[in-house]
Amino acid sequence: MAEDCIFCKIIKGDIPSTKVYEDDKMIAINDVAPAAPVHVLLMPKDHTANITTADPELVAYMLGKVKMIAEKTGIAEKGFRVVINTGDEGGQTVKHLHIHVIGGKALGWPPC
Ligand code: D5M
Repeated sequence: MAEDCIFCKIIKGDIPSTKVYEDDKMIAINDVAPAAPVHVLLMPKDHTANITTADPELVAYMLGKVKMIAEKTGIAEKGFRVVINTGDEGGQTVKHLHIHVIGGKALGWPPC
């Protein structure tokens, strides 16, 4: 747990969230400011800043849950986007690793 980390506070239950999935390693919650009809964030329970600091096996484990989340939220069939913003220039605002799963409408590209 990192003291000033908003996602650690969500994981601890100090800040409310809408959980889509939970297990011993991670949770998945609805994004508070959704970029599309479906916008889920997957995050590890143990604090780590981003994909450069995380155990690659943990990242692989979380990516392995994306299909299940997409199916559960009804976006698997039509398609969706998986994003891991990393660091300041990567647009990461919350410095606790998280995977965005975004869908439910046709998404534009590039995203910026
Ligand atoms: O994405 C950080 C994401 O975290 C951004 O889409 C908003 C979301 N966010 C911030 N606070 C909350 C709470 N309290 N609940 C749910 N979602 C939240 P990044 O890739 O770091 O820019």
